[in-house]
Amino acid sequence: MTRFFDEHIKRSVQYLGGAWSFSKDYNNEGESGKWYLGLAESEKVTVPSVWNTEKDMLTYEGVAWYEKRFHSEGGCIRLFLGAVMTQAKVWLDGEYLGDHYGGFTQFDFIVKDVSKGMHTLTVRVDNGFDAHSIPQKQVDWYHYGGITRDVTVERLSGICALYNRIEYTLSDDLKTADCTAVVELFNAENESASTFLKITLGETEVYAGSVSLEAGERRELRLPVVINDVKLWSPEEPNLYDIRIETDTDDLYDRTGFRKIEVKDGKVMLNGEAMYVQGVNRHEEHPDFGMAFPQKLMKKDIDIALDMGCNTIRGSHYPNAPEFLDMLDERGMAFWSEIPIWGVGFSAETLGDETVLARGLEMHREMVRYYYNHPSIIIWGQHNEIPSGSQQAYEMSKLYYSFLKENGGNRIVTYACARPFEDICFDFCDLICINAYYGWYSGNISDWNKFAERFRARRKELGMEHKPVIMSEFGAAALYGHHTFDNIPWTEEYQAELITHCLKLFREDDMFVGALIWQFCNIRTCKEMGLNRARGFNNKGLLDEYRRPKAAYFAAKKIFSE
Ligand code: ADA
Repeated sequence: MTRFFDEHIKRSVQYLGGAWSFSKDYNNEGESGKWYLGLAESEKVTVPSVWNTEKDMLTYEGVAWYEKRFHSEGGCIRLFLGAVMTQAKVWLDGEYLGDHYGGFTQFDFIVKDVSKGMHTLTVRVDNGFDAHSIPQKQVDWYHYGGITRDVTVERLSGICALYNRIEYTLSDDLKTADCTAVVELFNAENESASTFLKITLGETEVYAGSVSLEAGERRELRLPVVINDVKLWSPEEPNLYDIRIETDTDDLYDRTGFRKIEVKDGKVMLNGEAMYVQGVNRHEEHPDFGMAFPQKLMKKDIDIALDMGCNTIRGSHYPNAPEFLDMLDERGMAFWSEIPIWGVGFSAETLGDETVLARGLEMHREMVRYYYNHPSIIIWGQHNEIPSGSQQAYEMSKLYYSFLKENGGNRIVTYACARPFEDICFDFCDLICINAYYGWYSGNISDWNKFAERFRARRKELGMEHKPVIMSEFGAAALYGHHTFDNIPWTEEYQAELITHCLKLFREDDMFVGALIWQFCNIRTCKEMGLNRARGFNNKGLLDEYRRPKAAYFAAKKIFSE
């Protein structure tokens, strides 16, 4: 996996970046035509990438095939794919390995007894939609297709560490962390094997001793360890603890941080102190790269968000790249991570569909499994703007909420609600998050004050006054460089005025404990979003798509830094 630090020193990792063979499969005939045995006609593309930024491919939706030849020293290998949008089927040397659904999480295949020499990896990628797709076809971002994150081949030998997670509870004085190190071992050999295993968390030894595994065995260890004099993770001091797992032949390095996040007395408390959640919604997208977002730009986006005075980024609307989360961990920026259930496209009936429910649960499972150790993730988001007045939404929220509370570690669990006056799911969130667009899709800027009063009354009527509110989305579109003498929609001035009005209102009202502006920068969107999306973009960015600041950026910065 690509991280912002080295995950392995002993294990050999080969990056399959650069030139791959590529074939469009317009008629979806590749599988029956056995293209996995070799692509007859192909062109060269770069991986990772999306195809919808290539000439003549801008709007291509459907199936395409990728093929890569690589050399292996042989033995047991792990083929790792960081993300494929949206559906992948994978073959090695013409042998089918399996598939993966969902465009924003990693997956892998372990293959034993690979011969020394050249091999061919083939990936069939499908970015089409069906009745059970997550997201559905109507979604406010572009339907990119491609292999969007790194592909690697790891060589596994002896007993290997495949996975780790540090579960912990902090003592009341936050000085002691009672931890369980969950470590998954795998014996890559064809016979039983033993190794010396050493695990440390920061400077503390978790385990040092020998272990034996049967041929091909996979075993999960749960090892208790106590960390004293904990150096907490916080925005001001983002302290991290190294996790080191070493066997005779293999290793795995990771990091975590200790912090306590809770909703208490109507406030969000981080390490026992009230935190006002302020920041932006950000898509991991750029017009030149789509969602194959370069690491260099991740850093730049964080620099900009910090300059603006943000303490939180909502990763709207899907799990972001692991190395972006590594950077947030290091720089003390909090994060809201969610899965791409983007409501407007989902009818109540679709939410109740068993495949949709199961796919969503699996996406949550993957997100929690791979992102568990990031201290920056303080919020898990279940879904965004679903028809939350429906029984189907109630059942979905109940299921996802209990999954995330039981398995997600110390995090606030919530969802972004666009129907605050009809919602029947508020039982399934630790705090209420509302998306609203007064002064843009309806009404005018002063309607925000009426909304705040109306929702206060509604919250009381529901008996939910103990749940504070974060405004998880609000904003207005502005075309970069568009100014007039009159302060009208689509100008930079109008956007700045609306953002200023909202930020001040939310700050002065103690029902609100945070505000996340829609959105960090403009993004390309799909034609299903209609003509309200000038240039085919969602233009509500504080920056344009090339990260050039609009007036609203400076307006938000002024308030955020007060
Ligand atoms: C919604 C949605 C966003 C975006 C926004 C808008 O709240 O969650 O993804 O589409 O509206 O710009 O209208």
